[in-house]
Amino acid sequence: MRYTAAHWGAYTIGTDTEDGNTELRPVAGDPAPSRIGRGWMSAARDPKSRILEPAVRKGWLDGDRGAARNADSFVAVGWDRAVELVAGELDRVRGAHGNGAIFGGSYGWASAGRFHHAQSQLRRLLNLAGGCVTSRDTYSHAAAEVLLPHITGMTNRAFQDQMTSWPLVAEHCELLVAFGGISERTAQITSSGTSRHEVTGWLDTAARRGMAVINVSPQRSDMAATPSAEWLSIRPGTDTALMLALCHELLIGKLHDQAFVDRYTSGWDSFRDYLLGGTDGQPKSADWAASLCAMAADDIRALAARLSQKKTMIAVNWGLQRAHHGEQPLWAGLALAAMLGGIGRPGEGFAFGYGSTTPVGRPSRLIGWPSVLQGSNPVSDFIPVARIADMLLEPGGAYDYDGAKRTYPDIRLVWWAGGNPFHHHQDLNRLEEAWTRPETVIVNDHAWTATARRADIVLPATTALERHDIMINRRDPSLIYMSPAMDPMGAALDDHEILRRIAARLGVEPAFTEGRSTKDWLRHLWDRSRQVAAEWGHELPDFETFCEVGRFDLPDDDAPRIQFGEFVADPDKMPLATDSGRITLFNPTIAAMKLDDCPGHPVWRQPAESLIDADDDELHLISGQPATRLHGQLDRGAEAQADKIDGREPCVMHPETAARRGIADGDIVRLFNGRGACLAGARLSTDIRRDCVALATGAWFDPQTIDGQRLEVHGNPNVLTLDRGASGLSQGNIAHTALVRVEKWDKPLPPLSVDRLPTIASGG
Ligand SMILES: Nc1nc2c(c(=O)[nH]1)N[C@H]1C(S)=C(S)[C@@H](COP(=O)(O)OP(=O)(O)OC[C@H]3O[C@@H](n4cnc5c(=O)[nH]c(N)nc54)[C@H](O)[C@@H]3O)O[C@H]1N2
Ligand SMILES: Nc1nc2c(c(=O)[nH]1)N[C@H]1C(S)=C(S)[C@@H](COP(=O)(O)OP(=O)(O)OC[C@H]3O[C@@H](n4cnc5c(=O)[nH]c(N)nc54)[C@H](O)[C@@H]3O)O[C@H]1N2
Ligand SMILES: [Mo]
Repeated sequence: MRYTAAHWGAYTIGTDTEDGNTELRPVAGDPAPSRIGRGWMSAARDPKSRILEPAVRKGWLDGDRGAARNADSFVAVGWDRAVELVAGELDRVRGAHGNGAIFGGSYGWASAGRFHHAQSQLRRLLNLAGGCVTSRDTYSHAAAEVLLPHITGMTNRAFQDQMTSWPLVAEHCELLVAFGGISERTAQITSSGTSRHEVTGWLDTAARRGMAVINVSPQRSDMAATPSAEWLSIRPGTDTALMLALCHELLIGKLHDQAFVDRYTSGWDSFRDYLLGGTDGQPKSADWAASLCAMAADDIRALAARLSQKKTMIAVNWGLQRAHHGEQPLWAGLALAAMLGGIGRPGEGFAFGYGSTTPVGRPSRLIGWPSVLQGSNPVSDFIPVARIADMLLEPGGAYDYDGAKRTYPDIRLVWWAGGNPFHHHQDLNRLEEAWTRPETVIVNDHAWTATARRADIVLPATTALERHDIMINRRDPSLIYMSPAMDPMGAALDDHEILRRIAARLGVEPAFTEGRSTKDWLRHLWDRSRQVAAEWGHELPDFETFCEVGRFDLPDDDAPRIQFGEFVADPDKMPLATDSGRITLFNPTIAAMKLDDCPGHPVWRQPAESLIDADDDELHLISGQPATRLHGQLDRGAEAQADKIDGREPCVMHPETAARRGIADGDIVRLFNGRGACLAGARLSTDIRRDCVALATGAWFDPQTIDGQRLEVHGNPNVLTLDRGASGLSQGNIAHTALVRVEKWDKPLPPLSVDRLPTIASGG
C-alpha cells in the first residue's frame, strides 16, 4: 500500500478512482479524519499559486536593497543562477558583517515527514556555513515555554509529555472546566503527522459517563463536540480575574485544600495576601471579578462551591496565553487547581492544551526517534520568536527576556524555509515596514505566499505529496513510509536538494550530505529507528519491507500518565526542579526580575486592549486557528475556498451585533482599528458573545490601496493584531488581544490579487 502523511492526518494514495485521478483516503483506524485533508490535493496542484521556477525580484537585481520588496515583479532564473546568487550573497554577507548578520530562525510549521523538514535542513546548512541568529520558543505557547520551568520545574515539552492521559479524564473526572474550550477544530492537528484523531472520542466517553463540562469561553462553539457542555461566557482576556476570584472565594469559604497547599506549594502567604487585598488594597472577590469578566458575582461564587465538591480538572487551552500578560491565566489556573487539591490524582488537577492539538494527553510512548541532525550553531545570538519586526526595525535596541537584558542584532540577510511570517506575525503593516530593512531575503516554499512574494530570491520546493519521506513522531503510534502522490510541479526540488546544491557552492557538501543520497538518508533514518524500537522491545522490518508495506503501528503506553503524579506521591523524594522543589505560587526568581507586567505571583493586569474600557462600538477580535486548513497552508485548496464568502474569509458575529450595524448574513464587512483594516464575509451565529468577532487566521495576506487607503481585501486578521510581547518575561505573541470596529462594506468588492501569480518575466 502507498501512503502519505501531513500534520492533519495520514492517508493512503488511491489511484483506482473512476475518473483516474489520485485520491487521498484517511488511513484505516482514524476515528475522526480531519476535514483539512480534503483540500490538500487541490492546493498542491493549484497552478495559480505554485512556484514553478526559481525567481529573483527585479528590484533586488537592480540593487534596490529591499525598498520595493512589498510590491515588485520577478525574473525567472534557472537553478544554476539561483544557486549561484544565494551562495554568493551568503558569502558576501558573512564576509562583510559576520554570520551574526544572518537570520535563519525560519519559524513555521513546514510539513510532516522526518527527513524533508525544511527548517532542519536549512539550519544544518547554515550551521555548516558558520551559523546564524535563530529564534527561541514558538508562536503557539511562548508564554508557557518561559513560565513553566520557573513555576513547575518542567519545560513546556516535559509538561506536555506528562499531561494527565485522556483515558483517566474519561474515567475519573467529574467536572471539567475548560478555559477556552476543547475544540475539535484545533484537535485536527499533530505536528509531524497523525494517524488518529481521538479527542472527541474521549470527550464523548467522559460525557456519557456523566462528567459535567463547563466551557469558559467567549464562544460556545469552542466546545461544539460536547453538546451537554454548559457555556460560561467570559469577556476575552479576563480569565485571570475569574480564576483569582475563584481562589478568593475558596479561601474565604474555607473550601480549599490547605493541606495540599502546605505540602506541595511554596509562596502561599504572598499569594494569599494578594488574594485578600493585602498587597494592593483590593480583595480579588467575586464582586471584584464580576465587572471585569462581565459575569454575575453569584455565578462565580456558585462555581467556586461546585469546584470544591467535585473531582475537578482545570483545563486551560493554549490560546489563553497568546495574549497580553498571557503568563497569568496559566499560573492562576495552576494555583486554582492547587487550592482544589486534585493535582496528582487521576483525571483531576490541571491541564494545559487539551484539544489545542491532537496529541496533548494521549498516552503515547514518547519514543525518541532519530532525526536529521542540525549540527551546532557557532552563533549563539537569538531572539524570542515573535520579536522579528522589532529586531529588523531596531538593531541594537534593548529588550527584556526571561530575566536577561538583551539587544537586537543587526540583520542583513533573512532566510525562511517552511514558515510564513506574513501569516504568523502580528500587525502585518508594521512587519511590511520592517521587511524593507534587510539587504536580502531568501525564501524556500512551494507556494506564492505573501512571504514568497516579499522575497528577493525565491526557491521552489516540493510539497510532501511529491517526495519520499518517513512519518515518525513520538506522539503517534504509526510509522508511515510516505510515497509520492504526484510528480513535482514545474522545476520544484526538495529542500534537501536545493540546499545540497548551495552547500556544494559553499564547499560544504560532503559535510551536508555525509555522502548520502535522499534514499540513503531515508534508509539511514529507518535503520536507526529500528535500533531505537529494539531498545523499546519492538522489532521493525527492514527498509525494503517498510517501503512496500508502508505502515507499522506500535502499541501505546498502557500506563496512563498523571501530571505531577510522582511528585505528589512523594514530594521529598521527587521534588520539582523549582527554587523550592514545590509548585511555586510565589517565585523569587521571577520576582527578582522586577517586571511590572509579570511579578512574582499570579496577578491581574488589564490587557493593553480590553472590552473593560472599550468604546461602545468596539468589539474584541478573536483570531484563532482556521477550521478548514493549517494556518495559511491549503488556503488555496478546495476545503478552505468552499468556506469563503465571495472569496473572503468568514468572520463570525452575533446576529444582534450585526443588526446594530446593518449587517446581514453573507454581507461583506470591513474590520478596522488604528493599525489596519481588512474585509471579511459576515457569518452570523448565537454561539459567540455580542461584544466579540471571530476571524480565523490564514487567509493569504492581500493588502491593496483602495481609494487612497490601505486595505487588506481577503480577511487576514493580522493587520489588526498588536505586535508586542506578552510580558518582559516571555515576549510571546499576543494575537488574542485586540479591539476592532466592524462596518458594512458598501463599495465595490476589490478583486483578490493572491489568486493570481505575481508578474514573472522570463530568462534572467
Ligand atoms: N492572529 C493570529 N496569528 C497567529 C496565531 C493566532 O492564533 N492568531 N497563531 C500563531 C501560531 S500558534 C502559529 S504556530 C503560527 C503558524 O505560522 P506558520 O507556521 O508560519 O504558518 P504556515 O502557514 O503553516 O506556514 C508554513 C509554510 O511552510 C510552507 N511549506 C510547507 N511544506 C514545506 C516544505 O516542505 N518546504 C518548504 N520550503 N516550505 C514548506 C507552507 O507552504 C507555508 O507557507 O501562526 C501564528 N499566528
Ligand atoms: N484546524 C486547525 N487546527 C489547528 C491549527 C490550525 O491552523 N488549524 N493550528 C495548530 C496550532 S499551531 C496551535 S498552536 C493550536 C492552537 O490551539 P488554541 O490556542 O487552543 O486555538 P485558538 O483557536 O487560538 O483558540 C481557541 C479558542 O480560545 C478562545 N479564546 C480566545 N481568547 C480567549 C480568552 O481570553 N479567554 C477564553 N476563555 N477563551 C479565549 C477562542 O474562542 C478560541 O476559539 O491549534 C492547532 N490546531
Ligand atoms: Mo501554533
